[in-house]
Amino acid sequence: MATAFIGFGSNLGNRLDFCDRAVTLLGLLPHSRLDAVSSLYETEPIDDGAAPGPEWFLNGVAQIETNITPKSLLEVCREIERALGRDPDDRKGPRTLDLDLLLYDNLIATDSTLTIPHPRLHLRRFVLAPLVELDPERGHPLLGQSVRELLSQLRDPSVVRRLSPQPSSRYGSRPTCSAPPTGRPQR
Ligand code: PH2
Ligand code: MG
Ligand code: MG
Repeated sequence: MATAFIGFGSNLGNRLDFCDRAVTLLGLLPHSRLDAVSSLYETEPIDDGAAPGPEWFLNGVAQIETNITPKSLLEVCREIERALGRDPDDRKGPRTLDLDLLLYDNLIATDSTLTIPHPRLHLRRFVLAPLVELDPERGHPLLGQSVRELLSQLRDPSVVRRLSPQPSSRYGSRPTCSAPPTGRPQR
């Protein structure tokens, strides 16, 4: 089994509902186990040339153990985006749901369809903050630093607020604000 981290984000419509539904669908994947879900973060939109619109995002990260290959996992992510109303022809505008494959074990892959680690992972507070919550010592396969180190050196000035109290405990795997993250779901 490989450990994959998938970032999710929504800045259109009922953002909380889209994030909830995305996580629920990720939890139903075959040959996989949803291991942990970060807190939700309300995050200032970063304009990285993608013109994401003025609305703030809800962002978070899910950690899954899986036997699905990276390419298939990417296709599954696209399917979930489509199922939740993402316009496939407007990939850059505001979105009901964006899923990004951030890390897949220590895999390094660069081709026309898939780039792992995600090329902007180390530059984005809205990705690093939830990743650190789940697995602070997780190393970046290319940079050789842990996500905790990357977050502590980060210059990204954009605002990222951890939502508190947690709006949903449906997954049973989000750490509460009073308890340290366990990274393990309660079963
Ligand atoms: N995604 C982008 C561009 N900008 N900003 C925030 N805060 N959150 C995102 O998920 C995001 C973004 C492109 O996918
Ligand atoms: Mg994205
Ligand atoms: Mg994306």
